[in-house]
Amino acid sequence: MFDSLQEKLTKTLRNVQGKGKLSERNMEETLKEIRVALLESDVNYKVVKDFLEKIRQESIGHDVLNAVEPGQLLVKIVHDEIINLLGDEDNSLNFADEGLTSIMVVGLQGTGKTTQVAKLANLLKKQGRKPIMIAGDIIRPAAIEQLQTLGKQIDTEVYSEGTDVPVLTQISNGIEYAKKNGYDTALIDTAGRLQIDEELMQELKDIKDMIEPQEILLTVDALTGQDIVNVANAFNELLQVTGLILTKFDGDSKGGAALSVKAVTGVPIKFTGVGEKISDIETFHPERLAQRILGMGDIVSFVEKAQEEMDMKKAEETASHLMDGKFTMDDLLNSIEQSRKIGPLSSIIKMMPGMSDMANAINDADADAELKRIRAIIQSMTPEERNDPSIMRSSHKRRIAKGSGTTVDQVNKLCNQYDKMKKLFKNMSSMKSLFRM
Ligand SMILES: Nc1nc2c(ncn2[C@@H]2O[C@H](COP(=O)(O)OP(=O)(O)OP(=O)(O)O)[C@@H](O)[C@H]2O)c(=O)[nH]1
Ligand SMILES: [Mg+2]
Repeated sequence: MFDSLQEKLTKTLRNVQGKGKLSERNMEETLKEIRVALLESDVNYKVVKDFLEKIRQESIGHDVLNAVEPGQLLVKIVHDEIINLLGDEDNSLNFADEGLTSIMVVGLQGTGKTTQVAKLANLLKKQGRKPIMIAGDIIRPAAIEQLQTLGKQIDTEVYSEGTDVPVLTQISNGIEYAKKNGYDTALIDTAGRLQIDEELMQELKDIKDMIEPQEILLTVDALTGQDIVNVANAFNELLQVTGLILTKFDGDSKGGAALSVKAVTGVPIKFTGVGEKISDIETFHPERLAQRILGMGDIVSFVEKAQEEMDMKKAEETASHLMDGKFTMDDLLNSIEQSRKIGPLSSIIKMMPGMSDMANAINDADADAELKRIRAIIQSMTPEERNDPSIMRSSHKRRIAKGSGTTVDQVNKLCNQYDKMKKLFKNMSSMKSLFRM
């Protein structure tokens, strides 16, 4: 998996390294090559489009660090965007605060539901939980037997009433049984179909409504190719899936479709199935996968270090400016960018004097957009204007709005906020001089 994607990305990125300068032209060429590599690996075309757009924006927005070559910086940007694509949020399982946690595993036929139910039960056991598996695929006797065989292998009880009792009744009884017998987690295996069909979806929906599970995990088979995205969307729309299990990750598919599922559905990837054995399941780590796809860990950590050093320098500069009662637009941008790394933008901005209006205007989903806007406005100013925005006339502001793709209103708003902060820092530094030893 990912062999050819990795090979192509690595080759493309190696090409731009050592070029010294990243010109607009070789940047375009590189982006084109990345695009081809992603598309050929079956990454969804919309995902590719967004991915490249983000890389382009990040590359333009980034200060070039003295210590690193632009090509190396690009490696880091691509690496970070792959992590973004895969989702870097919390992907652990939700458990009920008390009582029984129920986890439904759903998916198309043959995608690995039954196998993952057993793998999960085994994993949870190792974590000290007490799981039971409930057979919710009762149409074929073989399906129940398969689960029972797996249950024996991992010494875990399977609840089933055979093929004659309606599935909803069985699951309801199974949940009661689990509660009575001191189990803390019920894993429910469900039936699959070759394609999305109404009857199956209704059955799954009925089960969901009845047991209100803490987790609905969708198994998606990495070998499926592009269609995987549509299937995942259909399941998610009806069931509000809480996590994905990418199965057959050990196979030799191109992998790109699997990479797209998180980006398209917004559902986090929680596990990967990496083989047929019970122990072949892994908690999903976006960084590790990004490393595997890009295989340039050395460069990534090198750039990270250089960025940290640069950040330190900037922070020191800003601090010393503040202490001297000087405060420029560059300082404003620096301080927002520094603090952005600490937590959600709105909460940080709220802490900044005079900025609470702005914080209210931001919901954190828009926070990145807001930061980008501020950055674009400040970067469209001349160095003189950044040092002293009071020299700006209306015509300057019109130029800046145009250059940054914003409005004169937005430029004015930023200037007002800047003025408030500057005033406050001035007061602070004069207070400080009172105490100076
Ligand atoms: N290589 C590999 N094979 C897997 C993985 N997970 C499941 N399989 C295999 O895929 C096949 C189907 O798995 P099942 O667990 O029966 O799939 P299912 O979704 O329950 O299938 P139905 O109940 O028929 O809908 C079996 O042969 C499994 O051994 C995996 O992560 N890697
Ligand atoms: Mg099954």
